[in-house]
Amino acid sequence: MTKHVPPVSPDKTFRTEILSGLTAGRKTISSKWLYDDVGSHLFEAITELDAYYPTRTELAILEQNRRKYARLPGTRGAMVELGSGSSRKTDLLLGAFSDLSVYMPIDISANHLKTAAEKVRRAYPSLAVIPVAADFTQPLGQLPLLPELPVVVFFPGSTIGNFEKAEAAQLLGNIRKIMPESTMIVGVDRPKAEEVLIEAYDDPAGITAAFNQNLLQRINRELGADFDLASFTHRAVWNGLESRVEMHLESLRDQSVSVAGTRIDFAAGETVHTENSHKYSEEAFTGIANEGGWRVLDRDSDKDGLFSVYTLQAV
Ligand code: AVJ
Repeated sequence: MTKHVPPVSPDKTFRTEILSGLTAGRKTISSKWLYDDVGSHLFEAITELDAYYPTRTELAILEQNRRKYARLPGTRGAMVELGSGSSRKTDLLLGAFSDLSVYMPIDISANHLKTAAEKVRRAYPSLAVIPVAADFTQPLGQLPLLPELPVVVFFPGSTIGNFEKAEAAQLLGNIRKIMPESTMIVGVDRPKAEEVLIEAYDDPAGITAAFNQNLLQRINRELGADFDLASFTHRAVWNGLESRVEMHLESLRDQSVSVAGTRIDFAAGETVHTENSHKYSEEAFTGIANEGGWRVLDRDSDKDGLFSVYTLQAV
């Protein structure tokens, strides 16, 4: 008789992961914790910035190719979106997929998910909208309703780039396991000039800095910590070896912080690594997709080659 293990409440997971990240040799916190309500709103503001080219570039590619995407088999069944993302991209595809019957957004930020789902319900009353509050970085159990329907997975924004390469292949493998016949439309940012990338992740208006530093405010709010925000600064670094932009929070002096009753020491110059944004060439991403059990059917890019949208087939 399998023992029922009550699910670990999100805040317990938050506490555990923050403490293990801040007591590790190289202090690191998963970027998924950037997205509380404040963080999700700051990210929306980032997508409006001139410096942050991925959102508008991906939107233009989706706009240009949406009729082609509408011919994918899954568009007559269910669209599963990883992340409740920005409704502009979702709206663009839902508008083109007129035979769709189910829209299922999956996101860790429950409130953001609820708002996005209500917006889609109002705009598409005949569509069954089934939001799933879950951490899609973890293997997802069987999703409701899907077994009977053809599925197209929508994974925009180059969020696939926030995972380590092996994790990205693993994530694609997990998705394929629960949606074996599906196709996927996935946004992937590409390598480019370092100064363009740094500007996009350390914008002059300081919105990305606020997005990053909100993590310390969140830890203060939710774990009763005493981070002195003014003693930490935002850093965006291009790591050419790993082909990724890294976000860090750098300690400006030697200091100690109490987090959930645990004392954490920081040396001047020491950083907390808070996000990776991998930038993939066609060859690199094709390798990851194949490793996850997907075949590349198609690739659409903007004329300047800044960003690509891949169409994948589960094999
Ligand atoms: C949409 C999550 C992929 O990594 O580019 C934006 C998040 N981080 N500015 C990205 C983000 C800093 C974004 N993702």
